Amino acid sequence: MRAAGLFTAAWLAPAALAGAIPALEEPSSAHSFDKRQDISINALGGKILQTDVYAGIAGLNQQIYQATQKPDQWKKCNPLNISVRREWSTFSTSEKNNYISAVKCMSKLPPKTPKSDCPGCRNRYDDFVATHIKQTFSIHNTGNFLAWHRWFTWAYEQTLRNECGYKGQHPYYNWPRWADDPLKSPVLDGSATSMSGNGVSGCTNQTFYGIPTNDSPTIKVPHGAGGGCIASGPFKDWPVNLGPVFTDLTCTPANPITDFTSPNLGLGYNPRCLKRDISQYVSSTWTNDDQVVKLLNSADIKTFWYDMQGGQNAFSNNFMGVHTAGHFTVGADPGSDFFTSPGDPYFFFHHAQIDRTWWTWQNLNPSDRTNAIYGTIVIADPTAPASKLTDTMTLGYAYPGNITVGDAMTTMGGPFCYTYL
Ligand SMILES: *[C@@H]1O[C@H](CO)[C@@H](O)[C@H](O)[C@H]1NC(C)=O
Ligand SMILES: *[C@@H]1O[C@H](CO)[C@@H](O)[C@H](O)[C@H]1NC(C)=O
Ligand SMILES: *[C@@H]1O[C@H](CO)[C@@H](O)[C@H](O)[C@H]1NC(C)=O
Ligand SMILES: [Cu+2]
Repeated sequence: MRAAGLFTAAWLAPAALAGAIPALEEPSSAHSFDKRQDISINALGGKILQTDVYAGIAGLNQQIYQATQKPDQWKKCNPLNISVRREWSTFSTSEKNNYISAVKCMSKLPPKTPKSDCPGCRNRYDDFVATHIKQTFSIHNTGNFLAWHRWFTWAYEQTLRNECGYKGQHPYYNWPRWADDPLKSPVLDGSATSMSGNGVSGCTNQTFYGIPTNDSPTIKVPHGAGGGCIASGPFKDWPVNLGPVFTDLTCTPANPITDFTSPNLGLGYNPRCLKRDISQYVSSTWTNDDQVVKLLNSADIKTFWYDMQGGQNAFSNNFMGVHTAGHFTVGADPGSDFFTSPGDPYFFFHHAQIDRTWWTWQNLNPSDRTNAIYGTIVIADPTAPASKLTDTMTLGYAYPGNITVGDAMTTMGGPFCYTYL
């Protein structure tokens, strides 16, 4: 088998994967892995992240597994035409500008969701926020959590490409690389090629509620330097129209629709600025390399699933887990509201990294883990029916066509054909 031969030669170093997978869209992609190594050496005093080494091994494993075990999928998706997702810090200035323009374009296009289903939706981006708000209880702390968010992030990427002229792949934000100081990351440094940086000093506290059954925060997050509106960078005029549903209302106006039994909960029109309170405390405590290595060393999907989402004791023992910590790295409004968090475009950088982390864990042992699933169909309810690979998922008006959980268990099957560097 030709491709298997290709990869045996690449076993020695994960970096060789960069040469094995040709980039389709952007010639500069071919050099991205090397560039990232430079960044890690500069930013981390020569330290190569263990989690990135794991990702490199996972990438090779997946190709070998697909080539040898999934010949039909391999015909449709292989190194000759796979898409490669990269860290934002490896994007060229023009790649960054193209991505930023496409995201802004989403906020200028009309929504597809009818007014009756989302009175507050004003643009195409809001369709994605509304879909996430409507399904919050059936896509978090559930068996479909990882699969649904993989599909959601991919659908957003496709929409940037199909409706807003974006030619590249979705970037991710590699938490452990910037855990010591997220404001130094090119995603959040506030420069003209960032996703804007911190909010101005403001009153929004990093209120942590965990899951809705927690009445009071179980983890105290100290106030950072922000908390107010984003006043500079490309997203200073970013419109936030929906929510909040579940956040500190002291500094954020309540949504017109607050009835928890309404299908349009949080979907009333509530225009306001985007606020952030970037938290070095959160990122350095729960998203550093050691934390992610520990997560990736999970022996089974149950352990991985719990550890990623705050542990078996639901955020007790002062443990946040990378999922919530990645959200609270930006926090504020709507970033800290687990219904409305996609209203901050940083959401998709974080969830691409959640997906990369799951992809890494899966492909450290693809034959055992590709279809491993744990959890039920209702948020934090172990007595509800278990999620199944045959369960259907929908993205409402954000993206057409339903798929099953099983379709989203691999990044090289179902509608997907991508990998991570
Ligand atoms: C990759 O190439 C194969 C064979 O030409 C084709 O059938 C498939 O649709 C392609 N996949 C993608 C994602 O471009
Ligand atoms: C934010 O938290 C601090 C410390 O816990 C508290 O003193 C302050 O009143 C809070 N601010 C708001 C607006 O709730
Ligand atoms: C997709 O799933 C949703 C919810 O289960 C359902 O209402 C809708 O009719 C489905 N759409 C299609 C095209 O099957
Ligand atoms: Cu979510």
